[in-house]
Parts: sequence; structure tokens; C-alpha cells
Amino acid sequence: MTLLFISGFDRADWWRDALQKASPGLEVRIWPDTGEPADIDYALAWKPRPGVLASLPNLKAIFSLGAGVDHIFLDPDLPDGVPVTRIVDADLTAGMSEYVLLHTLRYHRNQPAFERQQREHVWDMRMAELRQARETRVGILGLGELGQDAAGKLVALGFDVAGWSRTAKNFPGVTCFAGAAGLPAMLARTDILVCLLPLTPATRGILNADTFAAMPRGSFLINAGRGGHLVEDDLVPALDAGQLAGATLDVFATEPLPAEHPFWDHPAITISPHNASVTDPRSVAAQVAENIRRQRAGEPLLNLVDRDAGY
Ligand code: NDP
Ligand code: OXD
Repeated sequence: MTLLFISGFDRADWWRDALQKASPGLEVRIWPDTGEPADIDYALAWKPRPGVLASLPNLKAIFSLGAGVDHIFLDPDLPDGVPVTRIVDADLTAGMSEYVLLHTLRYHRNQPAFERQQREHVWDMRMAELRQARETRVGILGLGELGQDAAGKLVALGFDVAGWSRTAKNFPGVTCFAGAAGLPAMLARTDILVCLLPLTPATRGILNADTFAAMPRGSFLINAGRGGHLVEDDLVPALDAGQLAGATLDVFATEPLPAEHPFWDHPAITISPHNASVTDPRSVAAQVAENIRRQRAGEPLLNLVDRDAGY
């Protein structure tokens, strides 16, 4: 059995070592050194070049190297009938919750203002802006593996948390909204909006001028979903007009973010290089190995993606 590792972004040698440890006997080839395409049984892929997967005639499963699968569904030649799985991993989830807590707390505690003050040698406690966590309303777009965990941890810190999903949910301590009809009500009660949605045709461009206008003036955005969720041209005007007070962005329409992009130098934008949470080969290789075992045994695969829903 042979797996083709396809990614221009990850350390292929780490993955090969981890996969071979988790699945002794697995041959791991690193794209573009595919060898004979008919040998390949499985692909483990991040942003595969369109057409590469279709060139593997005996492919039995496609494993996304991440939680998201939009990078696979972008391929117009994606072979029909081959199951696609994604990563669900406790470490990946914990890392994302750390990111959400870090940036939520940063805005809640007014940290960008204190960083500005430090640069200007200003000592001002800003007592007028004192707020308790229960007075800060966080709204999470996406209540899946990542959104649920982040919501629970924010609730534990005392924040007033709401969440939005496609299907109705009920989580203790979280005010839940669902479907297109539920979105405006959540936005209207959101001081910090966190995007943890998958990128699908239904969610593309969801962070736009209308969305920002539906939020209270001076609210914040944290986008760790995908760059395609944000209409980039709508962000700077919303910040410059004060409708949004700040934005933290981990994901972008074009990655790496081009050096000349206006987001880099905007004083109200905080950037991280798509590392809100990172798939760790040490914990995830076992999941891939288990799916190979399951596929060979004719058992249902873990974390199978619903192709129709796109996530
Ligand atoms: P899940 O599939 O577990 O959860 C997705 C959530 O989004 C679900 O609650 C789902 O609703 C909701 N959703 C999907 N479509 C819609 C819609 N049209 N309207 C309303 N809600 C919708 O995904 P994960 O939580 O595991 O991951 C989410 C995304 O996070 C990934 O797809 C990826 O893009 C991003 N990510 C980013 C990382 C980074 O480092 N920046 C790292 C890892 C992931 P329902 O529950 O009803 O199905
Ligand atoms: C993912 C990511 O989808 O890292 O896992 O973005």
C-alpha cells in the first residue's frame, strides 16, 4: 500500500517518518516524485494542484492534511466516488481555542490601546473602559469541532457567548442561532465576532460590509476560518469608519499575504501567518493510519466529509 504526500507547505520528511511509524509497511512517496501513478492507493494532501488527484487511477481515499477541505474541493477534476476525510484532532482543536482566547482577551482587555500607549510612553489606566467578561459578547460563526471547544472555554472565562451554525444546536451557556435567518440576531449582539466556519459556496464572502454594519459600532473581528470568508475590500473601510475597531486575521485570500498588501500596515489589523492552529504529524499520523486500516477492512472511515455540504 502506497500513500502520496502532496503539500508544498509542510515538512514532508516529518510526515513520512510519522506515517511510517504509525503504519508500518506503508510506502510514502512525496509529490511530485509520484513514480507509477497506478501504485498510489491514498493521498494525504494540502492544496493539491488541480488534476493531480485525478491522475491517480487507483486512489481509494483522499485525506485532507487539515480540518478544512476547501483546498481539495477547489480542484475541478476531483475524482468522483473517492471518499475525502479531514482532520479532527484534540491538539488542533486546543490550539485553535488558544488562538481564539488570546485574541478575544486582547480585545476585551483593550491591549492594542496599551501597546500604542507604551510606544508613546503614556501611562493611562483607561478606567472608563473597564468591562467585566460577562459584559463582552462574543459571537462564534461555526459551532463545529473548533467552535464548540472555543465557545466552552470562553464560557468558562465568563464571557457572554453566542454561536451560529447551519443546523440548530443547544450547548450549555451558549446562546445558539442557526441558519441564514438566525444570523442578524447574533450579529446584533456581538462585540467580538470569531469566524470558525468551513469555506463553502454558502459561507464564501460572509464577512462583508453588510455583516459589519449589522454588528454594534466599534466591534472586533477575528477570522481564523478561511481568507475566502472575508470580502477583503470591505474591511479597511469598516475599520477606517470606526464600524469595526480592530481585526485579527490568520487567513487570507492569497497566502502568503503579498508584501504590498494594505493589511500589513493598517494600525487596527493584527496578522498571523495561517498558524492559528497547526496539524501536528505526531498526533495526526495515527488517525491517517487508522483510516488506511479501516479502508482496507471495509469499515467506515473516520471524519468523512459530506461532499454535498462541502465540509
Ligand atoms: P466542522 O465541520 O466541525 O464545523 C463547521 C461548523 O460550521 C458547523 O457548526 C457547521 O454547522 C457550521 N457551518 C457550515 N456551513 C454553515 C452555513 N452555511 N451556515 C452556518 N453554519 C455553517 O469544522 P471545524 O470546526 O473542524 O473547522 C472549521 C474550519 O476552521 C475549517 O473548515 C477550516 O477552514 C478552519 N481551520 C483553520 C485553521 C487555522 O489555522 N486558521 C486550523 C483548522 C481549521 P453544523 O454544525 O450545523 O453542521
Ligand atoms: C486546517 C488549517 O484546515 O490548518 O487544518 O487551516
